[in-house]
Amino acid sequence: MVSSTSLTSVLASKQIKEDPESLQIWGKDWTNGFVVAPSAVVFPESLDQLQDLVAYARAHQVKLVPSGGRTGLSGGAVASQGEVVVSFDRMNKILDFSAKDRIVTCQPGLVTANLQAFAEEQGLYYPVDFASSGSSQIGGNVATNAGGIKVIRYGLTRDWVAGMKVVTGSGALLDCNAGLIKNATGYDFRHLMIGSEGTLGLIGELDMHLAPQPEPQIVMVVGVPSVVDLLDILHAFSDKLTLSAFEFFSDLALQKVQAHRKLPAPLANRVDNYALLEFDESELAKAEEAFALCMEEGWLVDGVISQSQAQAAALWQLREGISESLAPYTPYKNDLSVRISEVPGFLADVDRYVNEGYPDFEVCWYGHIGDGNLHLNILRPESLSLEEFFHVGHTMSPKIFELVQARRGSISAEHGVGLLKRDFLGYSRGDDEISLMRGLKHLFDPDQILNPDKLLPLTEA
Ligand code: S2G
Ligand code: ZN
Repeated sequence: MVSSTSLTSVLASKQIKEDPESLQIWGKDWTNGFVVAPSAVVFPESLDQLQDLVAYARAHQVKLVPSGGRTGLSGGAVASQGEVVVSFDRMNKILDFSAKDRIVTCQPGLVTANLQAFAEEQGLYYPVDFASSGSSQIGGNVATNAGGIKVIRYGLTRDWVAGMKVVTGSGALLDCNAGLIKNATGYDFRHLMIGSEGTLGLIGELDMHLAPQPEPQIVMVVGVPSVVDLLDILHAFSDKLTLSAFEFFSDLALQKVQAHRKLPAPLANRVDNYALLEFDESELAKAEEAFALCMEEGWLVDGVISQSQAQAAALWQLREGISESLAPYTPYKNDLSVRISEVPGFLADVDRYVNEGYPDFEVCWYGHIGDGNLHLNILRPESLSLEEFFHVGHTMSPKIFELVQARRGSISAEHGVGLLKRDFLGYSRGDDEISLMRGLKHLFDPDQILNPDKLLPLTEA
Protein backbone atom coordinates (compact mmCIF):
# COMPACT_ATOMS: atom_id res chain seq x y z
CA MET A 1 0.00 0.00 0.00
CA VAL A 2 1.34 3.48 -0.81
CA SER A 3 0.94 6.47 1.44
CA SER A 4 0.32 9.80 -0.25
CA THR A 5 3.00 11.32 2.00
CA SER A 6 5.67 9.31 0.20
CA LEU A 7 4.11 10.16 -3.21
CA THR A 8 4.46 13.86 -2.34
CA SER A 9 8.19 13.34 -2.68
CA VAL A 10 7.58 13.36 -6.46
CA LEU A 11 4.25 15.15 -6.98
CA ALA A 12 2.34 18.04 -5.42
CA SER A 13 -0.47 16.92 -3.11
CA LYS A 14 -3.02 18.44 -5.54
CA GLN A 15 -1.81 15.84 -8.04
CA ILE A 16 -2.67 12.92 -5.72
CA LYS A 17 -6.10 11.48 -4.84
CA GLU A 18 -6.76 8.74 -2.33
CA ASP A 19 -10.43 9.18 -1.45
CA PRO A 20 -12.56 6.05 -2.03
CA GLU A 21 -14.72 7.71 -4.68
CA SER A 22 -11.70 8.76 -6.76
CA LEU A 23 -10.16 5.31 -6.41
CA GLN A 24 -13.35 3.76 -7.81
CA ILE A 25 -13.62 6.29 -10.66
CA TRP A 26 -10.01 6.18 -11.88
CA GLY A 27 -9.28 2.58 -10.91
CA LYS A 28 -11.23 0.97 -13.73
CA ASP A 29 -12.28 1.19 -17.36
CA TRP A 30 -15.44 0.09 -19.25
CA THR A 31 -14.81 -3.58 -18.50
CA ASN A 32 -17.14 -5.35 -16.08
CA GLY A 33 -16.31 -8.11 -13.64
CA PHE A 34 -12.98 -7.12 -12.04
CA VAL A 35 -12.13 -5.91 -8.51
CA VAL A 36 -11.26 -2.18 -8.45
CA ALA A 37 -8.74 -1.48 -5.68
CA PRO A 38 -5.96 1.03 -6.42
CA SER A 39 -4.09 2.61 -3.50
CA ALA A 40 -3.92 6.09 -5.04
CA VAL A 41 -4.45 8.02 -8.27
CA VAL A 42 -1.82 10.48 -9.47
CA PHE A 43 -2.02 13.14 -12.16
CA PRO A 44 1.43 13.90 -13.61
CA GLU A 45 1.77 16.99 -15.79
CA SER A 46 5.10 16.51 -17.61
CA LEU A 47 7.57 14.01 -19.02
CA ASP A 48 9.93 14.84 -16.13
CA GLN A 49 7.23 13.88 -13.65
CA LEU A 50 6.67 10.58 -15.49
CA GLN A 51 10.38 9.85 -15.11
CA ASP A 52 10.26 10.82 -11.42
CA LEU A 53 7.25 8.53 -10.92
CA VAL A 54 9.00 5.57 -12.53
CA ALA A 55 12.13 6.16 -10.44
CA TYR A 56 9.96 6.38 -7.31
CA ALA A 57 8.05 3.21 -8.22
CA ARG A 58 11.26 1.28 -8.81
CA ALA A 59 12.75 2.47 -5.51
CA HIS A 60 9.62 1.63 -3.50
CA GLN A 61 8.39 -1.44 -5.48
CA VAL A 62 5.18 0.39 -6.32
CA LYS A 63 3.12 -0.87 -9.28
CA LEU A 64 1.78 1.69 -11.77
CA VAL A 65 -1.38 1.34 -13.90
CA PRO A 66 -1.53 3.88 -16.76
CA SER A 67 -5.04 5.27 -17.31
CA GLY A 68 -6.34 7.35 -20.22
CA GLY A 69 -9.99 7.81 -21.15
CA ARG A 70 -10.90 4.61 -19.26
CA THR A 71 -12.95 3.33 -22.22
CA GLY A 72 -11.02 0.04 -22.45
CA LEU A 73 -12.93 -3.21 -22.84
CA SER A 74 -10.34 -5.78 -21.77
CA GLY A 75 -9.52 -4.52 -18.26
CA GLY A 76 -6.24 -3.01 -19.42
CA ALA A 77 -6.67 0.04 -17.14
CA VAL A 78 -8.13 -1.78 -14.12
CA ALA A 79 -6.12 -1.46 -10.88
CA SER A 80 -7.18 -4.40 -8.72
CA GLN A 81 -4.22 -4.99 -6.39
CA GLY A 82 -3.24 -1.73 -4.67
CA GLU A 83 -1.46 -0.20 -7.65
CA VAL A 84 -1.04 3.54 -8.18
CA VAL A 85 -3.14 4.69 -11.14
CA VAL A 86 -1.25 7.12 -13.39
CA SER A 87 -3.95 9.26 -14.99
CA PHE A 88 -3.02 11.36 -18.03
CA ASP A 89 -6.05 13.62 -17.62
CA ARG A 90 -3.77 16.63 -16.94
CA MET A 91 -1.37 15.87 -19.80
CA ASN A 92 -4.00 16.72 -22.42
CA LYS A 93 -2.52 19.57 -24.44
CA ILE A 94 -1.62 20.14 -28.06
CA LEU A 95 2.03 21.22 -27.88
CA ASP A 96 2.83 22.00 -31.51
CA PHE A 97 1.51 21.76 -35.07
CA SER A 98 3.45 21.69 -38.33
CA ALA A 99 1.25 22.36 -41.38
CA LYS A 100 4.09 21.42 -43.73
CA ASP A 101 4.55 18.04 -42.05
CA ARG A 102 0.84 17.67 -41.21
CA ILE A 103 1.96 16.61 -37.73
CA VAL A 104 0.37 17.50 -34.39
CA THR A 105 2.59 17.10 -31.34
CA CYS A 106 0.33 16.37 -28.38
CA GLN A 107 0.24 14.92 -24.90
CA PRO A 108 -1.25 11.43 -24.33
CA GLY A 109 -4.26 12.69 -22.39
CA LEU A 110 -5.65 14.62 -25.38
CA VAL A 111 -9.20 13.37 -25.98
CA THR A 112 -9.47 11.74 -29.42
CA ALA A 113 -12.42 13.93 -30.45
CA ASN A 114 -10.39 17.05 -29.55
CA LEU A 115 -7.58 15.90 -31.85
CA GLN A 116 -10.18 15.30 -34.58
CA ALA A 117 -11.61 18.82 -34.01
CA PHE A 118 -8.14 20.42 -34.06
CA ALA A 119 -7.35 18.65 -37.34
CA GLU A 120 -10.60 19.91 -38.84
CA GLU A 121 -9.73 23.49 -37.81
CA GLN A 122 -6.47 23.12 -39.77
CA GLY A 123 -8.38 21.86 -42.83
CA LEU A 124 -7.08 18.35 -42.16
CA TYR A 125 -8.45 15.10 -40.75
CA TYR A 126 -7.54 12.61 -38.02
CA PRO A 127 -9.10 9.47 -39.49
CA VAL A 128 -9.19 6.92 -36.66
CA ASP A 129 -12.72 7.03 -35.26
CA PHE A 130 -15.00 4.94 -33.02
CA ALA A 131 -18.02 5.37 -30.77
CA SER A 132 -15.94 6.22 -27.66
CA SER A 133 -13.84 8.97 -29.32
CA GLY A 134 -15.53 11.61 -27.16
CA SER A 135 -14.03 10.03 -24.02
CA SER A 136 -10.98 8.05 -25.15
CA GLN A 137 -7.53 9.63 -25.07
CA ILE A 138 -4.95 9.45 -27.86
CA GLY A 139 -2.39 7.88 -25.51
CA GLY A 140 -4.77 5.02 -24.74
CA ASN A 141 -5.63 4.67 -28.44
CA VAL A 142 -1.90 4.24 -29.14
CA ALA A 143 -1.39 1.85 -26.21
CA THR A 144 -4.09 -0.45 -27.61
CA ASN A 145 -3.58 0.34 -31.32
CA ALA A 146 -7.26 1.30 -31.55
CA GLY A 147 -9.08 0.56 -34.81
CA GLY A 148 -12.71 1.63 -35.21
CA ILE A 149 -14.88 2.32 -38.22
CA LYS A 150 -12.50 3.77 -40.86
CA VAL A 151 -9.74 1.14 -40.82
CA ILE A 152 -10.71 -0.18 -44.27
CA ARG A 153 -9.55 3.13 -45.80
CA TYR A 154 -7.24 4.76 -43.24
CA GLY A 155 -5.70 1.89 -41.28
CA LEU A 156 -5.17 1.66 -37.52
CA THR A 157 -3.82 4.11 -34.92
CA ARG A 158 -0.39 2.56 -35.53
CA ASP A 159 -0.38 4.01 -39.04
CA TRP A 160 -0.70 7.59 -37.75
CA VAL A 161 1.99 7.70 -35.04
CA ALA A 162 4.86 9.71 -36.55
CA GLY A 163 6.83 9.98 -33.33
CA MET A 164 6.66 9.20 -29.62
CA LYS A 165 8.42 10.09 -26.37
CA VAL A 166 8.03 7.28 -23.88
CA VAL A 167 9.41 6.58 -20.40
CA THR A 168 10.26 2.89 -20.07
CA GLY A 169 9.91 0.88 -16.89
CA SER A 170 13.67 1.25 -16.44
CA GLY A 171 13.27 5.05 -16.42
CA ALA A 172 14.80 5.68 -19.85
CA LEU A 173 13.22 8.44 -21.91
CA LEU A 174 13.08 7.25 -25.51
CA ASP A 175 12.55 9.77 -28.31
CA CYS A 176 11.25 7.51 -31.10
CA ASN A 177 11.41 8.55 -34.78
CA ALA A 178 10.86 12.32 -34.26
CA GLY A 179 8.15 12.51 -36.93
CA LEU A 180 10.33 11.23 -39.76
CA ILE A 181 8.70 9.52 -42.75
CA LYS A 182 11.80 7.46 -43.50
CA ASN A 183 14.20 6.24 -40.83
CA ALA A 184 16.04 2.98 -41.50
CA THR A 185 18.16 2.87 -38.32
CA GLY A 186 17.27 -0.44 -36.71
CA TYR A 187 14.47 -1.53 -34.39
CA ASP A 188 11.57 0.94 -34.30
CA PHE A 189 10.57 1.01 -30.63
CA ARG A 190 7.60 3.22 -31.54
CA HIS A 191 5.93 0.15 -33.01
CA LEU A 192 6.82 -1.97 -30.01
CA MET A 193 5.15 0.51 -27.70
CA ILE A 194 2.03 0.77 -29.89
CA GLY A 195 -0.35 -1.95 -28.65
CA SER A 196 1.77 -2.79 -25.57
CA GLU A 197 -1.05 -1.66 -23.25
CA GLY A 198 1.18 0.32 -20.89
CA THR A 199 3.25 -2.74 -19.97
CA LEU A 200 6.57 -1.50 -21.42
CA GLY A 201 6.46 2.26 -21.02
CA LEU A 202 4.43 5.38 -20.18
CA ILE A 203 3.74 7.37 -23.36
CA GLY A 204 4.49 11.04 -22.60
CA GLU A 205 4.26 12.77 -25.97
CA LEU A 206 3.03 11.88 -29.47
CA ASP A 207 3.59 13.18 -33.00
CA MET A 208 0.39 12.29 -34.85
CA HIS A 209 0.14 12.47 -38.64
CA LEU A 210 -3.00 14.03 -40.10
CA ALA A 211 -4.70 13.24 -43.43
CA PRO A 212 -6.14 15.59 -46.03
CA GLN A 213 -9.78 16.38 -45.36
CA PRO A 214 -12.03 13.89 -47.23
CA GLU A 215 -14.81 15.13 -49.48
CA PRO A 216 -18.35 14.89 -48.08
CA GLN A 217 -19.32 11.27 -47.43
CA ILE A 218 -22.46 9.34 -48.35
CA VAL A 219 -23.77 6.55 -46.13
CA MET A 220 -25.72 3.58 -47.47
CA VAL A 221 -27.47 0.96 -45.31
CA VAL A 222 -28.48 -2.25 -47.09
CA GLY A 223 -30.47 -5.28 -45.98
CA VAL A 224 -28.50 -8.54 -46.17
CA PRO A 225 -30.56 -11.74 -45.80
CA SER A 226 -27.54 -14.02 -45.51
CA VAL A 227 -24.17 -13.22 -43.92
CA VAL A 228 -22.63 -15.64 -46.43
CA ASP A 229 -23.09 -12.91 -49.07
CA LEU A 230 -21.37 -10.15 -47.08
CA LEU A 231 -18.02 -10.71 -48.78
CA ASP A 232 -19.55 -10.66 -52.24
CA ILE A 233 -21.23 -7.35 -51.38
CA LEU A 234 -17.93 -5.99 -50.03
CA HIS A 235 -16.07 -6.94 -53.21
CA ALA A 236 -18.88 -5.77 -55.52
CA PHE A 237 -18.49 -2.28 -54.02
CA SER A 238 -14.73 -2.20 -53.39
CA ASP A 239 -14.08 -3.32 -56.98
CA LYS A 240 -15.83 -0.17 -58.21
CA LEU A 241 -15.11 2.51 -55.57
CA THR A 242 -13.10 3.39 -52.47
CA LEU A 243 -15.00 2.52 -49.32
CA SER A 244 -14.41 4.64 -46.20
CA ALA A 245 -16.30 2.09 -44.08
CA PHE A 246 -17.94 -1.33 -44.42
CA GLU A 247 -19.73 -2.25 -41.19
CA PHE A 248 -22.17 -5.03 -40.36
CA PHE A 249 -24.83 -5.59 -37.70
CA SER A 250 -27.54 -8.16 -37.08
CA ASP A 251 -31.23 -7.29 -36.83
CA LEU A 252 -31.09 -8.05 -33.10
CA ALA A 253 -28.42 -5.35 -32.70
CA LEU A 254 -30.54 -2.93 -34.71
CA GLN A 255 -33.62 -3.64 -32.60
CA LYS A 256 -31.67 -2.91 -29.40
CA VAL A 257 -30.41 0.42 -30.82
CA GLN A 258 -33.86 1.41 -32.06
CA ALA A 259 -35.37 0.67 -28.64
CA HIS A 260 -32.57 2.40 -26.73
CA ARG A 261 -32.29 5.52 -28.86
CA LYS A 262 -35.89 5.61 -30.15
CA LEU A 263 -34.75 5.50 -33.79
CA PRO A 264 -36.76 4.48 -36.87
CA ALA A 265 -35.83 1.39 -38.86
CA PRO A 266 -33.69 2.22 -41.93
CA LEU A 267 -35.68 0.02 -44.34
CA ALA A 268 -39.34 -0.71 -44.94
CA ASN A 269 -39.03 -4.32 -43.82
CA ARG A 270 -36.88 -6.11 -41.27
CA VAL A 271 -33.94 -8.12 -42.64
CA ASP A 272 -31.74 -10.58 -40.68
CA ASN A 273 -28.60 -8.50 -41.23
CA TYR A 274 -27.49 -5.07 -42.44
CA ALA A 275 -24.35 -3.58 -43.91
CA LEU A 276 -23.44 0.09 -43.56
CA LEU A 277 -21.21 1.49 -46.28
CA GLU A 278 -19.61 4.92 -46.48
CA PHE A 279 -17.93 6.47 -49.53
CA ASP A 280 -17.06 9.79 -51.24
CA GLU A 281 -20.09 11.59 -52.67
CA SER A 282 -18.27 11.81 -56.05
CA GLU A 283 -18.54 8.00 -56.29
CA LEU A 284 -22.30 7.82 -55.81
CA ALA A 285 -22.95 6.64 -59.38
CA LYS A 286 -20.46 3.78 -58.99
CA ALA A 287 -22.08 2.86 -55.66
CA GLU A 288 -25.49 2.76 -57.31
CA GLU A 289 -24.06 0.44 -60.01
CA ALA A 290 -22.65 -1.87 -57.34
CA PHE A 291 -25.96 -1.77 -55.48
CA ALA A 292 -27.86 -2.78 -58.65
CA LEU A 293 -25.45 -5.66 -59.24
CA CYS A 294 -25.91 -6.94 -55.68
CA MET A 295 -29.69 -6.68 -56.03
CA GLU A 296 -29.60 -8.75 -59.23
CA GLU A 297 -27.51 -11.38 -57.45
CA GLY A 298 -29.96 -11.43 -54.51
CA TRP A 299 -27.17 -10.62 -52.07
CA LEU A 300 -29.19 -7.71 -50.69
CA VAL A 301 -32.88 -6.86 -50.74
CA ASP A 302 -33.19 -3.16 -50.08
CA GLY A 303 -31.18 -0.10 -49.24
CA VAL A 304 -31.24 3.56 -48.20
CA ILE A 305 -28.77 6.29 -49.19
CA SER A 306 -28.19 9.41 -47.08
CA GLN A 307 -29.47 12.61 -48.74
CA SER A 308 -27.71 14.95 -46.29
CA GLN A 309 -24.93 14.96 -43.70
CA ALA A 310 -27.63 14.92 -41.03
CA GLN A 311 -29.13 11.76 -42.48
CA ALA A 312 -25.65 10.23 -42.84
CA ALA A 313 -25.10 10.87 -39.11
CA ALA A 314 -28.53 9.37 -38.32
CA LEU A 315 -27.67 6.20 -40.23
CA TRP A 316 -24.29 5.97 -38.45
CA GLN A 317 -26.17 6.07 -35.14
CA LEU A 318 -27.64 2.66 -36.01
CA ARG A 319 -24.11 1.21 -35.94
CA GLU A 320 -22.31 3.41 -33.43
CA GLY A 321 -25.12 3.18 -30.90
CA ILE A 322 -24.90 -0.60 -30.57
CA SER A 323 -22.32 -0.82 -27.79
CA GLU A 324 -24.15 1.68 -25.58
CA SER A 325 -27.53 0.04 -26.33
CA LEU A 326 -26.25 -3.41 -25.31
CA ALA A 327 -24.59 -2.19 -22.09
CA PRO A 328 -27.78 -2.70 -19.98
CA TYR A 329 -27.57 -6.42 -20.86
CA THR A 330 -24.01 -6.57 -19.42
CA PRO A 331 -22.94 -8.60 -22.47
CA TYR A 332 -20.09 -11.06 -22.42
CA LYS A 333 -17.97 -9.59 -25.19
CA ASN A 334 -15.62 -11.12 -27.67
CA ASP A 335 -13.73 -8.97 -30.16
CA LEU A 336 -12.48 -11.40 -32.79
CA SER A 337 -10.81 -11.22 -36.18
CA VAL A 338 -10.12 -13.66 -38.98
CA ARG A 339 -8.95 -13.06 -42.54
CA ILE A 340 -11.80 -11.54 -44.54
CA SER A 341 -12.12 -14.72 -46.63
CA GLU A 342 -12.77 -16.72 -43.43
CA VAL A 343 -15.56 -14.49 -42.09
CA PRO A 344 -18.66 -16.33 -43.36
CA GLY A 345 -17.43 -19.74 -42.27
CA PHE A 346 -16.28 -18.42 -38.92
CA LEU A 347 -19.61 -16.70 -38.26
CA ALA A 348 -21.41 -19.98 -39.01
CA ASP A 349 -19.04 -21.96 -36.73
CA VAL A 350 -19.60 -19.70 -33.72
CA ASP A 351 -23.34 -19.35 -34.30
CA ARG A 352 -23.67 -23.15 -34.44
CA TYR A 353 -21.64 -23.59 -31.23
CA VAL A 354 -23.61 -21.01 -29.24
CA ASN A 355 -27.04 -22.04 -30.56
CA GLU A 356 -26.42 -25.74 -29.87
CA GLY A 357 -24.81 -25.26 -26.48
CA TYR A 358 -26.68 -22.24 -25.16
CA PRO A 359 -30.02 -22.04 -26.99
CA ASP A 360 -31.44 -19.56 -24.48
CA PHE A 361 -28.61 -17.02 -24.96
CA GLU A 362 -29.26 -14.03 -27.22
CA VAL A 363 -26.22 -13.50 -29.48
CA CYS A 364 -25.61 -10.07 -30.99
CA TRP A 365 -23.20 -9.85 -33.92
CA TYR A 366 -21.82 -6.61 -35.30
CA GLY A 367 -18.49 -5.15 -36.33
CA HIS A 368 -16.01 -3.98 -38.89
CA ILE A 369 -16.58 -6.76 -41.37
CA GLY A 370 -14.38 -4.98 -43.91
CA ASP A 371 -11.43 -5.67 -41.59
CA GLY A 372 -12.47 -9.24 -40.73
CA ASN A 373 -13.31 -7.93 -37.22
CA LEU A 374 -16.45 -9.23 -35.52
CA HIS A 375 -17.85 -8.18 -32.17
CA LEU A 376 -19.71 -11.08 -30.56
CA ASN A 377 -21.87 -9.91 -27.67
CA ILE A 378 -23.71 -12.58 -25.70
CA LEU A 379 -26.54 -10.91 -23.78
CA ARG A 380 -27.01 -11.86 -20.14
CA PRO A 381 -30.31 -13.73 -19.58
CA GLU A 382 -32.26 -12.44 -16.59
CA SER A 383 -32.07 -15.93 -15.09
CA LEU A 384 -28.31 -15.54 -14.46
CA SER A 385 -26.50 -13.17 -12.09
CA LEU A 386 -23.60 -11.14 -13.51
CA GLU A 387 -21.13 -13.46 -11.74
CA GLU A 388 -22.82 -16.66 -12.97
CA PHE A 389 -23.07 -15.25 -16.49
CA PHE A 390 -19.43 -14.16 -16.68
CA HIS A 391 -18.41 -17.58 -15.38
CA VAL A 392 -20.37 -19.19 -18.24
CA GLY A 393 -18.81 -16.70 -20.67
CA HIS A 394 -15.34 -17.61 -19.49
CA THR A 395 -16.12 -21.31 -19.98
CA MET A 396 -17.43 -20.59 -23.52
CA SER A 397 -14.38 -18.59 -24.55
CA PRO A 398 -11.95 -21.53 -24.97
CA LYS A 399 -14.28 -23.19 -27.47
CA ILE A 400 -14.81 -19.92 -29.34
CA PHE A 401 -11.05 -19.34 -29.35
CA GLU A 402 -10.48 -22.86 -30.72
CA LEU A 403 -12.68 -21.84 -33.65
CA VAL A 404 -10.60 -18.64 -33.99
CA GLN A 405 -7.34 -20.60 -33.78
CA ALA A 406 -8.51 -23.07 -36.42
CA ARG A 407 -8.75 -20.14 -38.83
CA ARG A 408 -5.50 -18.51 -37.60
CA GLY A 409 -7.48 -15.58 -36.27
CA SER A 410 -7.05 -13.24 -33.32
CA ILE A 411 -8.76 -13.50 -29.94
CA SER A 412 -8.59 -9.69 -29.72
CA ALA A 413 -8.91 -7.69 -32.92
CA GLU A 414 -8.85 -4.16 -31.50
CA HIS A 415 -9.84 -4.08 -27.81
CA GLY A 416 -6.54 -5.44 -26.53
CA VAL A 417 -5.75 -8.30 -24.13
CA GLY A 418 -5.57 -6.63 -20.68
CA LEU A 419 -6.94 -8.88 -17.93
CA LEU A 420 -9.91 -10.26 -19.85
CA LYS A 421 -8.08 -12.18 -22.59
CA ARG A 422 -4.70 -12.63 -20.88
CA ASP A 423 -5.15 -16.29 -20.04
CA PHE A 424 -6.22 -17.10 -23.60
CA LEU A 425 -3.29 -15.40 -25.38
CA GLY A 426 -1.91 -18.78 -26.49
CA TYR A 427 -4.83 -19.26 -28.88
CA SER A 428 -3.39 -16.49 -31.05
CA ARG A 429 0.31 -16.26 -30.15
CA GLY A 430 2.83 -19.12 -30.20
CA ASP A 431 4.86 -20.25 -27.17
CA ASP A 432 8.06 -18.84 -28.69
CA GLU A 433 6.37 -15.50 -29.30
CA ILE A 434 5.04 -15.33 -25.75
CA SER A 435 8.45 -16.14 -24.27
CA LEU A 436 10.01 -13.40 -26.42
CA MET A 437 7.27 -11.04 -25.22
CA ARG A 438 8.24 -11.94 -21.64
CA GLY A 439 11.87 -11.19 -22.51
CA LEU A 440 10.91 -7.76 -23.82
CA LYS A 441 8.84 -7.12 -20.69
CA HIS A 442 11.91 -7.84 -18.51
CA LEU A 443 14.13 -5.68 -20.71
CA PHE A 444 11.82 -2.64 -20.76
CA ASP A 445 10.36 -3.08 -17.26
CA PRO A 446 13.05 -4.87 -15.20
CA ASP A 447 11.24 -4.35 -11.88
CA GLN A 448 7.81 -5.31 -13.27
CA ILE A 449 6.24 -2.05 -12.10
CA LEU A 450 4.22 -1.26 -15.25
CA ASN A 451 0.63 -2.48 -15.52
CA PRO A 452 1.36 -5.78 -13.71
CA ASP A 453 -0.39 -9.02 -14.72
CA LYS A 454 -1.83 -7.49 -17.92
CA LEU A 455 -1.50 -8.83 -21.46
CA LEU A 456 0.83 -11.76 -20.72
CA PRO A 457 -0.44 -15.01 -19.15
CA LEU A 458 0.66 -15.27 -15.53
CA THR A 459 3.85 -17.37 -15.38
CA GLU A 460 3.21 -20.87 -14.10
CA ALA A 461 2.90 -20.71 -10.31
C1 S2G B 1 -17.60 -1.21 -31.80
C2 S2G B 1 -17.20 -0.79 -29.41
C3 S2G B 1 -16.98 -1.53 -28.18
C4 S2G B 1 -17.91 -2.72 -28.01
O1 S2G B 1 -18.76 -0.80 -31.63
O2 S2G B 1 -17.02 -1.30 -32.89
O3 S2G B 1 -15.47 -1.73 -30.81
O4 S2G B 1 -18.88 -2.58 -27.30
C5 S2G B 1 -16.86 -1.67 -30.58
O5 S2G B 1 -17.69 -3.80 -28.59
ZN1 ZN C 1 -15.15 -2.16 -32.86
